[in-house]
Amino acid sequence: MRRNSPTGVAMAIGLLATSIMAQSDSNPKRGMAYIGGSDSHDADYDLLLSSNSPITWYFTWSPVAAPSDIFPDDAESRIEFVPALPSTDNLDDNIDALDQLPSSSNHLFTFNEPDGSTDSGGSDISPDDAAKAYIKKIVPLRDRFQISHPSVTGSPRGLEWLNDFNSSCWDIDSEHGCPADFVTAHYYGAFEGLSAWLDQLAEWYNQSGSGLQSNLKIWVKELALPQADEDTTFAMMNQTLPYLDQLEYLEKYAWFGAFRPKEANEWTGDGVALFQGDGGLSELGSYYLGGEENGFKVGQQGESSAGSGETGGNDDNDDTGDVDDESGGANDSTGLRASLSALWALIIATCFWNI
Ligand SMILES: *[C@@H]1O[C@H](CO)[C@@H](O)[C@H](O)[C@H]1NC(C)=O
Ligand SMILES: *[C@@H]1O[C@H](CO)[C@@H](O)[C@H](O)[C@H]1NC(C)=O
Ligand SMILES: *[C@@H]1O[C@H](CO)[C@@H](O)[C@H](O)[C@H]1NC(C)=O
Ligand SMILES: CC(=O)N[C@H]1CO[C@H](CO)[C@@H](O)[C@@H]1O
Repeated sequence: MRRNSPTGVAMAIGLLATSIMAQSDSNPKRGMAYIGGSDSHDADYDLLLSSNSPITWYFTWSPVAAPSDIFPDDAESRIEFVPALPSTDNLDDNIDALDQLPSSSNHLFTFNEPDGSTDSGGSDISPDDAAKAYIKKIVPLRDRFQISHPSVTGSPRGLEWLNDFNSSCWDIDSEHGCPADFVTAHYYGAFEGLSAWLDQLAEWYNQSGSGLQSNLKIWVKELALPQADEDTTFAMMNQTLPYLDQLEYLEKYAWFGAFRPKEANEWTGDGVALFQGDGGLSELGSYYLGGEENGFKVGQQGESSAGSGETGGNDDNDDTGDVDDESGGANDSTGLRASLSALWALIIATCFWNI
């Protein structure tokens, strides 16, 4: 209904929009916010992480990667895992855990919403404590990773926290402050608010003495419109992603969550869901993956849901990752061959029937 194009002009505009969309879909900024746990569904990752999907990176809010068995075919080696050190709690253990990661992981997120309370998923760290831990324990990791400054909330408090953090950084190390290689942003709200927040961050980080060691590079690693219905949320996504795709200093972004409605975050509400209740792609989900041009239709389900129901990774019996992946591929073409011969048999039978 929303795509009716009653006139030729509207159709031409539609075609133009489609070709612009196609262009941005080849733009590999999109990522996946992996929440996991017992509520997650393997079938959904079959779609999100398939080779047609534009998703090139993901994160877990921790230094530990997602379980290998959620990845179809060669996705685990194609899609960069970006580890995070969410808090000053367990910081040493979390830093040790980084040793387990493959060399393809070369970006690192640091404290998660330090200006936010732990009740709302923040890490509630004073700017001074954060600066101390950052300089002592995180800066040395720049040998291995591109590191980001802490990810503040997209609120006025976020910018205040950054200002205080910056002062503490220079108090502690008057020569280097708190160096960072890139910047992260979180934003929950409408497009206008998001673009204004990015402008504010851009202006702040473009000042000398922000700690940023290169040209501005922002990753919007949490992004959604909370508490809105699906149509309103779709309109926001449809306006926001093309903007982020063309914004030069905007390196990567991730929609908040890879949810079905039932499991959606309570605070955001289920309007953010990329999937429908039965695991079919929602309109949002289909759009996020690049739509029908990439082969993602609304309602389409991932392969792991076919036949076996929702048994998580169990139906894979995935003890031997690579070997199993190959046999998975072989199965697909066997299935195709089987259905081709069934079709052939049907045609033959029909011929005889007609005689
Ligand atoms: C910040 O600098 C980048 C280049 O590094 C530029 O593209 C951007 O427009 C600047 N933004 C502001 C608000 O100064
Ligand atoms: C960070 O603090 C230093 C030292 O006080 C100051 O010179 C610099 O302007 C501050 N940076 C920003 C982006 O406010
Ligand atoms: C999505 O974006 C296209 C192109 O800008 C526009 O024509 C269309 O109306 C938008 N759809 C919604 C639901 O906002
Ligand atoms: C759809 C799919 O995964 N097809 C694969 C089936 O197996 C062959 C051979 O292993 C692959 O080349 C296909 O890509």
